[in-house]
Amino acid sequence: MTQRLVVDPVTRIEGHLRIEAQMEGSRIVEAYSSGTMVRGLEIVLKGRDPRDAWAFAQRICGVCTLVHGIASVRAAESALGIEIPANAQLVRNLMIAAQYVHDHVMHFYHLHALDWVDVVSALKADPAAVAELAQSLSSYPQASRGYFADTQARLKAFVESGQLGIFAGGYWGHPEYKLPPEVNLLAVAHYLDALAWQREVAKLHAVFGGKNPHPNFVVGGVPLPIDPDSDAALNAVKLGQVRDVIARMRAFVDQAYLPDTLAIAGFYPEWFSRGEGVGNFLTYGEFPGGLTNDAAKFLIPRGVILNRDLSRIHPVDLDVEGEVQEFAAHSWYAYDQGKQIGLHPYGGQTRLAYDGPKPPFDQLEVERNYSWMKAPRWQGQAMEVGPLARMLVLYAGGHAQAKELVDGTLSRLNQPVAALFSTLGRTAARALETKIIADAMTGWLDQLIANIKAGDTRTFDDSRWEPSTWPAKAKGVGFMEAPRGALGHWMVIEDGRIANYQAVVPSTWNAGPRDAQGQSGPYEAALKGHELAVADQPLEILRTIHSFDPCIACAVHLTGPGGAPSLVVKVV
Ligand code: NFE
Ligand code: MG
Repeated sequence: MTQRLVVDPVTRIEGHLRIEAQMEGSRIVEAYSSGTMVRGLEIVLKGRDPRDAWAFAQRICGVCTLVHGIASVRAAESALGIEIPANAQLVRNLMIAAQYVHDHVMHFYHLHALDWVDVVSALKADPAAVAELAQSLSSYPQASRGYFADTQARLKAFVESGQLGIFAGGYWGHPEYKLPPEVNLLAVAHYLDALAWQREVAKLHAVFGGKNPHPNFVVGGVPLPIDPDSDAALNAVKLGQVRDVIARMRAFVDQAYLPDTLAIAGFYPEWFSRGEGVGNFLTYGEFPGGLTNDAAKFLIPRGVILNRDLSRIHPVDLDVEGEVQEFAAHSWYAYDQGKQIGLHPYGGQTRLAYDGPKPPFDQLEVERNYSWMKAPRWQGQAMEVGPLARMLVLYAGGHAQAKELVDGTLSRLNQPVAALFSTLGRTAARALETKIIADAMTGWLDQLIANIKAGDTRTFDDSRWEPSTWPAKAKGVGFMEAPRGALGHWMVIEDGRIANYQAVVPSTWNAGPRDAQGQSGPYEAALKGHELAVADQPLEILRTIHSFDPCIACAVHLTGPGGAPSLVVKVV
């Protein structure tokens, strides 16, 4: 008998995601991913000054808070031929890296860990045994029996009050939770610590960009004066604060995030062979190595891996028509040329055309249109983007630290390279890239300080600031690697104003629906074949979907009227 399982909204993500799974018994035979609200920031951006676009675009999301600002200023710089000063490049690298570390730690503990960690089971842990375990795993400073006993007492107060608060609504006691109580308590303790840690490390954005979330940028550099003699500028005191934040980031990654990820993963070996996506991976590249935007000099390379073949990285061109395209064949959008074609983002269109059933409805019309997300494709193929894609291009490209981390992790967990393509492979890749990027931050800070000491305080190129210096027509692509994956903003400028603007976003790549060929997106492909242990508690769906770290606000750039969501898990 076939049945449709509906999870709407998926919680512990950003934005509004609906998953429908076609079940045969306890097995998912087809899955459908739907973004359920729309905003249309691409429409909002039309007609505006290209120098202002970043401030609007950045509001696409409150989680990857700076990435749309960066992609937008880079789009304008690409269109207008601006090369930003070295100090601006380094400050941007540090800000982007800080976003990764903050975002990935937050994802692991606050959005994903509870798919593996049973909070209620932590009440049964022996605090002395947890202390012993914690001390065997790392040198994290808070590892005493008293610390874990206190955490357990806080948790007990939550549970006894009948209000689990931030832990409400979990599938506690589900048979697929496999961790011993001690590991559960360790993870819950670090979950709570990570909340306070986030607040501290967000200060890096405030030093360089005035505030967090949504720090400030400027087309041509960073809006940040450097003056060792001024309290109002970047000076030695503020650089010292940045060094302190980087130290806190690196310590938490090394002492909590990485060891916790490995400790938890070790109890779930079967999840290293479940949740494979489409098997194709795309990166745009990130972290320019100096003055130049030459992708060949990026820390994370640009490229495509096809069919899980790590022996070859295919080149990617963001300006060429047939490479990146968005399809709307199963999305609630219309294209002037009809539903079957794909559009390169320079000529992309955002025309809303909802023709689905009137909400609330029981089930999506999956043979017709079923999402506010489009379906991005590279040379016609679905691509997974994000930490796993990046670790794969680093690994396949022979990056020494990536190789050491990946090989060391696999051997420790007794898993083959193919394990990377799974649900837990994705989760492990995120932790490993966080280590690489957090470590790299120290080098960028040292370079910035060396530049300043050598007398270079330039942070802004104003040669193209005045619209009178611009050509009548220009176009450019601003790309980056956002925490969730490859992000591109394509900007077309005519007579000093934005004529077209298209953002093709990581979660759109991963969470998008089927295309004109009927090919599934990565979420849809990854869910296929999952067996659910408990029919109305789809923990397995959450594990795999969360491994991608969804952000649907980014994916559809959006919000709509009404519709206060309540969790629906139902079988229809
Ligand atoms: Ni809103 Fe985002 C990131 C972007 S989306 S979180 O990272 O772009 O996938
Ligand atoms: Mg878009």
